[in-house]
Formats: sequence, structure tokens, C-alpha cells
Amino acid sequence: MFEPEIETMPVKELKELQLERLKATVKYCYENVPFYRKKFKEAELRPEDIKSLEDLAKIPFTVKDDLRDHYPYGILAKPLKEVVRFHSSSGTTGIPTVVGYTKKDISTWARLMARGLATAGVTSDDIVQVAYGYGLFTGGLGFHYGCEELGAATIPAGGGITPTKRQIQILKDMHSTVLCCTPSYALYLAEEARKEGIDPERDFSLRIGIFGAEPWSEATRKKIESALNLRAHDVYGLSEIWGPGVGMECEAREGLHVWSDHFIMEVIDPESGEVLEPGEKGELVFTTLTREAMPLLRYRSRDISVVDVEPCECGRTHPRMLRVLGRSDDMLIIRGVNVFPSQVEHVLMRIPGIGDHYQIIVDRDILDVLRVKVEVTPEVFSDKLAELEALRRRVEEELAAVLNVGAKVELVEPGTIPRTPGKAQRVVDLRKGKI
Ligand code: DLL
Repeated sequence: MFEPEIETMPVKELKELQLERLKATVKYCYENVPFYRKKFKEAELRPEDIKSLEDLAKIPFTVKDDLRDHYPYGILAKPLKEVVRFHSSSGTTGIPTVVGYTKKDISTWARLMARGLATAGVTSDDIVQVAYGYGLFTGGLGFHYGCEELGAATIPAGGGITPTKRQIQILKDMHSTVLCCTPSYALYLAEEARKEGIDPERDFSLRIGIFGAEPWSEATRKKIESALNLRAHDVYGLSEIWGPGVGMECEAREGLHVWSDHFIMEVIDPESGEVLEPGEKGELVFTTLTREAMPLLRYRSRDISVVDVEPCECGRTHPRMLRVLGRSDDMLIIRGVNVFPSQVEHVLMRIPGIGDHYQIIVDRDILDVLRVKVEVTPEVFSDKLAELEALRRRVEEELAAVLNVGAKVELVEPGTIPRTPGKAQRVVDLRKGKI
């Protein structure tokens, strides 16, 4: 463990620490961010009213639109001269979200990431290939600083700037032992390596993979593990709350530990906003406890998950969030039925003969039409037409059983669905503007 005393701190002590930090954060926000002062006044709330962790529920939520409404600097708690870095994420609305960091924020984040990397089993003896994008996206630099803080040999391979062939060469020649990238890119890397005749067991030295930034399933985990010969861990984070490192899977891989000394994690009903109990499925909400430049109170992530507060076999006392099940805003409504892209992935990845890449296309032709375009494996692609047709029908049947709405399935040739080094675009919604 990177910080054993904190990572295994008794829950009661962690809660006391959280309360102390929450009170300080609330006061800090009230005094330094006009946006929060206004919110508190509107809710007829004073910082002194927050006396217990339960009182957190009295504080209004912060949402992504609040950040956009104060674009670019309006939500900062520190003057610009104390800010040393910005990251930014673009959204569907066109106005990006800007996130600022002080020098202390950067070093806290590096320690947080180092703790997370160690939680996934990375040590200072490892050679870590960081293939997340460097730049405005938080993945590359977040991992980079964390690896260096841990003392691992860090290769800033980046995503997008370094061609996949070169990534493979680095994996091979520099004997990288840890690979960090999106799960979809890990699949793509594996596919390209296979084409080059590489046997990961013989030619690579990988032992751990740390994959996140987009949803993925247990079935995808198994595929990546066997294709790259490593042990895959899920990592969660969002730029508004620092970036990667909010949650990390430990050796037990039964949920991602979310660090209580830096965050308070709540789960709410996305419709009513009501706080739910551990074990109940809902939207994750985060309050930061140690950030200087951009503290956030009750930030709605839109990510749907379940919180587990039961003790973990690894000995860490910090609560866990289960693998993200979907986003409350990526839910598709198809002819009135709620469909989550993660459900589609779950069905596809367990059917033999189905490849790793797919796309969900939604269109409207009087009624909504759901189409799923999915690659087949090279072995299946050379099968007879009748066999392909049988496979296609099987995928349609299994999707219909899980989604409760019909989907038209199209099997396509391996390698035809676009690959990206970053987050995969799984959903294409063509309904916008159509009645
Ligand atoms: O994706 C930060 C990150 C970088 C996380 C590298 C992990 C690794 P954003 O670009 O702001 O930040 O996107 C945040 O991505 O709200 C989730 O919807 C999704 N997401 C992130 N990690 C996971 C994961 C980075 N492990 C948004 N599983 C979040 C599912 C994830 N979804």
C-alpha cells in the first residue's frame, strides 16, 4: 500500500476526518466562490448549519451546466495567479468545462494517483506505458504524474499522437509491464499486435492493465486479459473531480475504492435527488474535500452505480463503487423503452464469434429504430452465409430478450468499425431534429 495508515484507517476515524474537512470545504467555498455563496443564500443555508455528515444532504447539487454557466473561470476559488494548470473536457453542448489546479492540487492528485496505481498492484519496479491522451484530457497527465510519484519508470506514449504500430514496438522493445489506456484501445492494440504475429505471452512483458474513461464489461475484461496476457483493473474518474484516480480496483476487483479522505461519495435517485442507501442503484454524487482551485460540493456525475460499504478483503476501509452501469444521460429511449448502451455491450461480448467492436445507431422512421452494427471475428467471417445469418438472428434474439425492444443487427467485416486511441464512440443518435 502507498499510504497504509490512511488506506486502512478505521471507518469511524475516516468519518471524523471527512466531517472536519467537509466543514472547512463548505466555509472555503462560501467565502471564495460567489456561485456557492449565492446557492447557499438561495437555500437559506449558512456554512455553520453543516454540523454532521448527514447535513450534507441540505446542500444543493452542483451540475455540469453550473460549470458551463461560469465558463471559463467563474467557479474558481483561487485567483488565476495561483492556478498552475487547466484541463478541459468538451461536451455535447459545445461549451467545454474548464477545470483549474493549484500547485498543491497537482501534488495531491499525483499522490492520489500513486495510491491508486499501488492499489492495482503497480510498484516502483514497473515500466508503465501511459497510452491515455496527453493534453486537455486528464488521462495522460494524471497517470503520468501518479506513476512518477510512485517511482515507476514512466513512458509517456500518449494516445493519438503515437501510432499504434509504435505503441506495439514500445510494448515489445521496452518491456512495458503496465499498460494504461481506454479498454477499447487495449482491444485495438491487441488486434493490431495479433496481425503482426505477436504472441503477447512470448513477446510482451505486461502484467497489469489499468483501463477506464469509458464503460466496459466483465466480458470485455476477460477478452483483454487473454489477448494481452495481463490482469486488468478498472479505473474511474471525471475531469470535474480531478480526473482519473477517483476510484480504483484493488486485487479483489469487487468494486473500485473511492478515497474517503479526499471525497464524499453519495448515491442519489436521479429523478428525485433523494439520497439512497448503500447497495441501492443510483447516480454517484461527489464532494471534494481537499481541492484548492476548484472545490465542488455535491457534484452530480450522471454515472449510475452502486456503493458497497462492506469490508474489502484487501484490508482497505474506503468504500467501493461498483463498475459504472451507465450514465443517466446516455440512456436511450427507444419507442418508450429505456435502453442503456452497457446492456448492449453485455449481450454482445458473451456471444462466441462476435468481435470486440460495435456501434449502436438510433434513427427515426416514423418510429424509433435501433440498429446494432457489430464486427464478427475473422474465423466467423469466412463461414458460410447461412451460418452468419444464424449468428445474426441469435444476436437479435438475445438483444431483444434483455432490452425488451427489438434491434436490427448487422454483422460486419472485422476492422470496419472506426477505432480511436481515446474513448470509443459507441452510440450514434440520428434522431436529432426529426419528429
Ligand atoms: O475520463 C477521466 C479518466 C481518465 C478516467 C482516464 C479514467 C481513466 P472525463 O473525460 O471527464 O474524464 O470523462 C468522465 O467518463 O463521468 C464516466 O461517464 C466515464 N468514465 C470514466 N471512467 C470510467 C470507467 C475521464 N472506469 C466520464 N467506467 C465519467 C465507466 C467511466 N465510465
